[in-house]
Amino acid sequence: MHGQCENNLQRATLRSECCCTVGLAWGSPCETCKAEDCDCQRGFAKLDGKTCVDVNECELEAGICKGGGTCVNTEGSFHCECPAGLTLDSSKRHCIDRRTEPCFMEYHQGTCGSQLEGLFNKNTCCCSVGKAWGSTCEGCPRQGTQAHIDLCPKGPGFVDRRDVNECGLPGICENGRCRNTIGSYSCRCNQGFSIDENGVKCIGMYR
Ligand SMILES: [Ca+2]
Repeated sequence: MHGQCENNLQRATLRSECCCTVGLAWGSPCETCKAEDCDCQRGFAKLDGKTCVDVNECELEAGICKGGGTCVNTEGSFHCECPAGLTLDSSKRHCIDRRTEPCFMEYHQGTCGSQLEGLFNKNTCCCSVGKAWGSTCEGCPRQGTQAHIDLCPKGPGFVDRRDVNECGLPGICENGRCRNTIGSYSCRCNQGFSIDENGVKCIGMYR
C-alpha cells in the first residue's frame, strides 16, 4: 500500500506461498508480487519445492477474518464464517452486525435506559451516541478497546467511513438545536435548558 508493506505475516514464507495467496508484496525490503511468482494455481504453492499443495491461509495470516469471523481453509482457497446473527461484508473477510435493534443512551451495571426511538444497526448505535444496544441490552464496547476499533474502525462518530449525522437520530438535542460535526455533534440548548450529563439532550434548569 502506498509503496510500503504492511500486515507482516506470522512467520517467514516462501515468495510463492505469500504472493499466490493473500500477499501483495514479499521480502525485506519488500517487492510487489508478480504473476510470474506463481508456478501453481492461485492458493497453491510448492512448499517442498516440487509439488503444488494447498496453502493454509488461516494459519498463514492469523486474524485474516475480522469482526469475530472464523477462518476455514479450503483446497485452493479459504473463507470466513461469521457467528450467528452476523453477516460477511463485501470484502468477505469482515463479519458485521446488520441486525437492527433498540439503541440505548444510558447503560449502568447491565441496565439500559433512554432508548432512542426506532431500531438501529449495532455500529450506527455504538459508534455514535449509544451506550448499549440490542433487545438483550448489551453494553457497547468501550472506546479504545479492540472491540470498539473492530466495530468503529474510523473512530467514534463514524460508521463505514461516513460521519454519523447524530442530529438525524430521534431525541438528540431535545429542547435545543443540534449541529452535526464531522465525527461528532453538539447541542445548543434553548433558553432555560441546559445539557444533560450525557451531552445528549437539554433538560430544564428549574425542575
Ligand atoms: Ca487454502
